[in-house]
Amino acid sequence: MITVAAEPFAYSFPPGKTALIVIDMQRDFVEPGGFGETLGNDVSLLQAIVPTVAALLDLFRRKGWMVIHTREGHKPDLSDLHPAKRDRGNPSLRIGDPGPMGRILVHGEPGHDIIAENEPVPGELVIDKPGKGSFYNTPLEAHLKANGITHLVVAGVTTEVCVQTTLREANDRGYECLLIEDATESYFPAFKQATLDMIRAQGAIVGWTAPLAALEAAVG
Ligand code: TIU
Repeated sequence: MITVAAEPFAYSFPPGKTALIVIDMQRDFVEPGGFGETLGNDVSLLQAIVPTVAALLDLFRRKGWMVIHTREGHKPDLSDLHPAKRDRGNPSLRIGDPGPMGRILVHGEPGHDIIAENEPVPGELVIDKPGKGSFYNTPLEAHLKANGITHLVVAGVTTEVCVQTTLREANDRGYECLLIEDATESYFPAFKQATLDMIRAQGAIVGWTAPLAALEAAVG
């Protein structure tokens, strides 16, 4: 076991049974002209974590540990898009509409791609998900079970939406989750802070949090 100085107390993980899951580091959320911006957000806030996510990916790859990426998006015919999701709010462009990076949040469009700095390397699983959580309507749980994964190190965007939903889904399925504090970001700094606080409250009721430096120090 490797033990990380984490909050609310030390987090221990068995290296061979631990996967890194990087949530939705897609152009549609991180770059101007995508889904995040159509919702009225300042996407520049998310760019701060790109180097940290890259360093976290490097760490797992160096060690030969499992890496999984997710992408939020929908089939070109939008058959997997609930009207409740399409019609929510008042975005300047809706999911499926043409934008500067192609159709918003649609598979195969430039905006749906993972950003170049954090892109998958051959052999890494990429999970396409129609929801905010990574387990709903995806093969993620079957893949984790087939590979004996019991622990997840989590990163990506946005902290209180897809990252938190995934953490809660994973926690309910019995996975022990560590969220890397400086490898996740929100369009709303107060929501990021609140999410970190609520995840580790009540004795790690959802999971643990730690900065990347703490994980690096533990791994050596
Ligand atoms: N809007 C927002 O904060 N997030 C999302 O819609 N998706 C993800 O978090 N990936």
